[in-house]
Amino acid sequence: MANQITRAQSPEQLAQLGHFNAEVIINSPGRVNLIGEHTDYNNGFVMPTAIDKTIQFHLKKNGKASHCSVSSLNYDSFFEFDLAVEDHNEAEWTKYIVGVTEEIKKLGHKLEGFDCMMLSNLPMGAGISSSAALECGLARGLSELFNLNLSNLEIVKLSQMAEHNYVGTKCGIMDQFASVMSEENHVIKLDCKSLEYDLLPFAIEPYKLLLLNTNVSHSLSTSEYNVRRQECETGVALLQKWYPEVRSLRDVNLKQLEAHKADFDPVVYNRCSYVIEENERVNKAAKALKAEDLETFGKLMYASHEGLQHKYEVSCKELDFLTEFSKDHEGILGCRMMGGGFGGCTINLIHQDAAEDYIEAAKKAYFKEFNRNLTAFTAMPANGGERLH
Ligand code: GAF
Repeated sequence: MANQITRAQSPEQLAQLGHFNAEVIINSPGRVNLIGEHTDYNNGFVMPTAIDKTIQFHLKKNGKASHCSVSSLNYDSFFEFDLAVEDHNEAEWTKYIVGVTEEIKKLGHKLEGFDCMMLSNLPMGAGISSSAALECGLARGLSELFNLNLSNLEIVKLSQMAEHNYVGTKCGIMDQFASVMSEENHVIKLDCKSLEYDLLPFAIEPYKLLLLNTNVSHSLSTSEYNVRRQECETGVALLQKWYPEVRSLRDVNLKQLEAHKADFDPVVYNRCSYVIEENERVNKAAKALKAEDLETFGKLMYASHEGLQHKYEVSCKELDFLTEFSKDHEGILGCRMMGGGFGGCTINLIHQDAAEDYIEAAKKAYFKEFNRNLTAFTAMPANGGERLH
């Protein structure tokens, strides 16, 4: 099956890395989320895992007080900045870099000049969290390079804050948590309120996880993400009139919400009801996985998509098309949009014998409908970020 990274790690790139003589090398993965979407910032439940697609960071000190350079071999991009200058007015991916160094400084740590080279086989903008991989990988790399002794949880939280404060997405904690805390062959069931988590064994053979990338990334993703978060907070504030103990949608059940339907703006009501139902689905999905009941798991995935499409309204026509298309095919137990929405990938639970034919059929149908290529790749649960050297 074709991996969608076309610019593979060429011998030239590997030679460049060889000459670089890194002091520290870090592998930092992207993630998938099986179920539990837009629940993390509502203190709810999610079920992600890191995957075998990573950004590799090669780092060394450069002997300068505050001058730094970061280059991405895949994208031929080079970025230099000064640790002592606060307002960098960065564009695109460089915001993540400066966000991480600034958040590390806020914790009271001292950084010095460093050079960094990155090599990746993790598609960007596909909804599999290249951003969390970037933030968490750099944070771990700098911690190792300057002996900062950052704990895993500190890496997770400062990376999340880099995204809030320097990128502008008020994201939850799921992506960074998965990129750091995951273990091979397991998925995480995370309680985003207490941050307690179970590692659930993920042995689903003969099924596998197939990601179909729509190759669209609608511009609404950041602005609408923050709007959804705000709508949920509006719902919580209203619910507190009757249930003062409620702090987030996690603390409410459907009956309590339904009892006050008439007092809600219909849009806010739908957002809240989706989140409450999705939390229940994650709990049911965890039980189904433990019981090796993949049929039930797949049905929950479809129900999740339905809620994201109609109640939470973060899907798009390309994701809806692929989810519908999957229903007509044997061997697929479940499919849903994954991540923040408005583009990116669907995640499919598919029988390994059905995958090849299905990918071909989906590519043809998708191209016919949207005049755009679909890309496909499988994902395996993998370890969270680690130092390789
Ligand atoms: C994005 C965010 F970064 C996550 O925190 C999460 O909210 C997700 O969208 C939706 O479940 O990936």
